[in-house]
Amino acid sequence: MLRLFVGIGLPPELKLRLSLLAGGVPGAKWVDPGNYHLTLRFIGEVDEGQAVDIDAALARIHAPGFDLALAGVGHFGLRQLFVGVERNPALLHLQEKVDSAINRLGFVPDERRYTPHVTLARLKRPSETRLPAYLAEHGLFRAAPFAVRHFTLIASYLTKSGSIYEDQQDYRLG
Ligand code: 3AM
Repeated sequence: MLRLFVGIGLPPELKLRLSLLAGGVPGAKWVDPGNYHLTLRFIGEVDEGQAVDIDAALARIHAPGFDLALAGVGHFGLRQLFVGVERNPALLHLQEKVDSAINRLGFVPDERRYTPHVTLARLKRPSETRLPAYLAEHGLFRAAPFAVRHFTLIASYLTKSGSIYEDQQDYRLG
């Protein structure tokens, strides 16, 4: 069995820039900078046959490439701290195509509205007093746009020391 999701990788210089946002919130478990990514669709545990079908379905997607700019910081409740994404219709178009392709294979859609983000930290017993200060301090964060020319099927292995991600296949855009 493989635990899969579809995402967009980030250029090394952007990962470096994001890594400078780590720190300053007691109780936060900061994501390893090598693991930063933007999730398009979480799939979950699949067997080999399903993985082959997923690969074939993703390979059939046609969508244009686009530029993507990360900006601002936000949080999902007291669970997750993230960097946001500037308004990007082309990204949402791609996400919808990926989402429908995976849904058509019978995987259960995520009921939550898609909110593009790059997770910076998972919060455990976060300091509720430090979180607003962190958000205020980094609210104006903005990184130079980067070119998205492919998206990726990624395997996630859960280990005691955190998730290990392994790219399985890239799919060209444009
Ligand atoms: O991109 P982020 O870090 O927000 O939280 C997991 C991670 O999201 C999410 O999929 C991404 C790659 O692991 N994830 C894990 N389990 C999930 C689930 N059951 C999930 N998303 C939706 N449903």
